[in-house]
Amino acid sequence: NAEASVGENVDYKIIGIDPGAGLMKATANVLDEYELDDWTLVEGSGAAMTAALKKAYNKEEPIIVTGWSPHWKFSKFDLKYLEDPKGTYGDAENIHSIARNGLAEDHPSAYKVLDQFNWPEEDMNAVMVQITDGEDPEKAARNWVDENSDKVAKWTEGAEEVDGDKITIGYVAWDTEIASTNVVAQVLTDLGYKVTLRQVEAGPMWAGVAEGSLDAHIAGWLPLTHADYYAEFEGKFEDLGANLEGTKIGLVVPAYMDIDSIEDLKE
Ligand code: PBE
Repeated sequence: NAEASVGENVDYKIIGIDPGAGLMKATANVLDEYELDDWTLVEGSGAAMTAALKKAYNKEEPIIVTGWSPHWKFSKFDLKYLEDPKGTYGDAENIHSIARNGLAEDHPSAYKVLDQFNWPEEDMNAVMVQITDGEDPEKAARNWVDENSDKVAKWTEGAEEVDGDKITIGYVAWDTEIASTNVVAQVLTDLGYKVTLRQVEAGPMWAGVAEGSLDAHIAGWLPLTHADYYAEFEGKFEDLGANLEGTKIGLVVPAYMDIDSIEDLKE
């Protein structure tokens, strides 16, 4: 409806993801700071969000989702971030690898790989797009590892092979983390590890590494998105630094929508 406000057109709903995501907390702050009191942030999951986006997009209907980059949705749909003049979502961030204390002593080869693992957005995107197109995540990761042995060799440099040592890596079912975690699992498997991937929520992922029930995760969005988790468990994990640089979070809409800024949601 062209006469109606954007709020009326989307029923004052922003399609969110899993409640533990830093993006949800950041979006709650955005609603607060921009005084969007009539708006509701709908909880769901990453998969439910992309399904809703796809459905609206195919009918050219208005929709506002919580989004992040890198993400395959930008290769499949013509989308834009709403400007954030107050800067509530923060600047570009990095994804960090986080190990449990003691991993370096217990599993030096795995530790070395996690420490050396680092890739650009294009590589992560290549894996994500394969998965979106229907490839099994494990197979998509396998394909990428097989086709990029030169890059993988840099991550495994100096890491000795092992004989079936067990490693458990936690991850949340965000498309970015499904891709990265499966790739690292393939690399560790090739080194001789028996790798278990454990899908959890964001809080339990950070807590699991802090308590030692998980050996690592490679899903620490920092400094802002996971700032609360980082502060809560600081000292109980080892931050191995960035594995991907230049991420972004925010409100994302189809390019055909006639709004450009979070401020436009007030009208
Ligand atoms: N994300 C993707 C996560 C981190 C990875 C932006 C949805 C979040 O905690 O918000």
